[in-house]
Amino acid sequence: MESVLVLGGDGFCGWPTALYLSARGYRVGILDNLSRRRIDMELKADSLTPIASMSDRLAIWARLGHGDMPFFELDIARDYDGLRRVLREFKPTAIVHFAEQRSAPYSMAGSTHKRYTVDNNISGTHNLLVALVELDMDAHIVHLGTVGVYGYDGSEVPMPEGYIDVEVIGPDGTRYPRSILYPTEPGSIYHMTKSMDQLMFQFFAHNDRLRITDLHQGIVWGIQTHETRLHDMLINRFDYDGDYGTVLNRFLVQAVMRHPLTVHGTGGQTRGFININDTVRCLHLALQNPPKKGDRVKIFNQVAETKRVIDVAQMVARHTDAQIAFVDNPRKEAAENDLAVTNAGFQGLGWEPVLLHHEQLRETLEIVRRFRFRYAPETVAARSLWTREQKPGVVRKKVGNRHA
Ligand code: NAD
Ligand code: USQ
Repeated sequence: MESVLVLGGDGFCGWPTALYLSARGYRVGILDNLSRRRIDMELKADSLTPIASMSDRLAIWARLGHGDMPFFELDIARDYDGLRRVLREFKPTAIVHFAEQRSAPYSMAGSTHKRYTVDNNISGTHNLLVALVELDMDAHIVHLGTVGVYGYDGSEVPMPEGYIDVEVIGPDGTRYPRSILYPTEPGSIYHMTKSMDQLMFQFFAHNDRLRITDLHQGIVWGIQTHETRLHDMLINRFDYDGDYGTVLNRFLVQAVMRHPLTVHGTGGQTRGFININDTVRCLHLALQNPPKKGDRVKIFNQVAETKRVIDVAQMVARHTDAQIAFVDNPRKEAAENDLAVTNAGFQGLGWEPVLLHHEQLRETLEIVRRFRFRYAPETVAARSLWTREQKPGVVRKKVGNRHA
């Protein structure tokens, strides 16, 4: 039986992934240092949905007949010996690596946050790679990267899956073909760590023949999956605060709470999106299609579609009667960009992505209404400024849904 260790399995993507794999007969172990729950306390923000403790989550899952999932509370960036012990004890045949600090605004909040994000993400990934080599383990690593490593330079050429074919021209005019990692252009310290992860993967796949798949995922929207719906205590976390709330999920909470939808700048930023149910399906496909020993890192774009922020806001506004507020952009990013991303890899494996449509938002809106009493308005504002030139979210213009 395949044994999968899910690093970061208490998080928004990790928890539903662990359940999805467990429900399909994988022997699943969860490793997490619960840092995300501690950051909630630091930010005085919390998931809108009340998430149960890990022990309660696992007890319910076992009571539903799915067997035991061992939980290892451990920091992969700081406790290398502990990580080795878990790997030796659990003996995973595959490892899904979600365990990083994943908020771009949090990573830009100040020097402490920048250093924490780099130390945590880079050391964690490096420790994992070194441990597999030291223990001579051939577990397939599936890592969650981000579309943001490609940057948003406005190119209309679809982003290839990780690699680009180029020619280096020698001094005598000879052309040398090369296939290289797509040049990165990270837009935050967080995105920079994902760019650095790529280089570590390239080195360890080449030098130590580790089998690695890197998934360049877009912004995840939605809350629940089939498995997290099975019991209230299995509910997934749902962030809407200025640091961890991602744009569509934030807009849905704002719409229900009659807070104007906070569009940064003109909303001309185009980004990749994917539903949480597709996150878990793609993870499963990646596990079922590992690279061979000695192969270069396999890279898939885990993106269903691209959308402009303003189009996402307008869809939510039309559906909910919300207002849109255009606020000064706290981030240093292109005001407008085109973005096309190929997802041929997963489509070739039979993936049929869920596309964003207002019908798809119904369940999320219902859950937001159900837990509206947990809403904390003071956590909504985006507080992190990318540079000293950025200004904190002054509202420039508000429009009602009819003009949206
Ligand atoms: P999350 O913050 O909800 O989950 C990450 C989990 O990892 C948390 O439970 C945290 O406690 C744990 N963790 C962090 N550092 C750790 C460490 N050193 N040791 C052990 N555990 C640690 O984030 P998420 O939204 O589930 O994202 C998971 C992964 O997917 C991240 O790597 C993120 O970069 C990537 N991703 C997320 C999105 C998105 O929209 N949520 C989009 C693209 C990529
Ligand atoms: N934005 C708004 N209003 C808001 C919040 C965000 O206009 O209230 C804008 C941002 O300025 C940005 C875009 O929406 O242009 C996306 O912001 P986001 O917070 O939804 O997403 P991002 O910071 O890019 O990060 C998220 C996840 C990260 C993941 C990334 C995928 O937190 O872990 O890697 O999405 S991607 O964007 O494809 O790089």
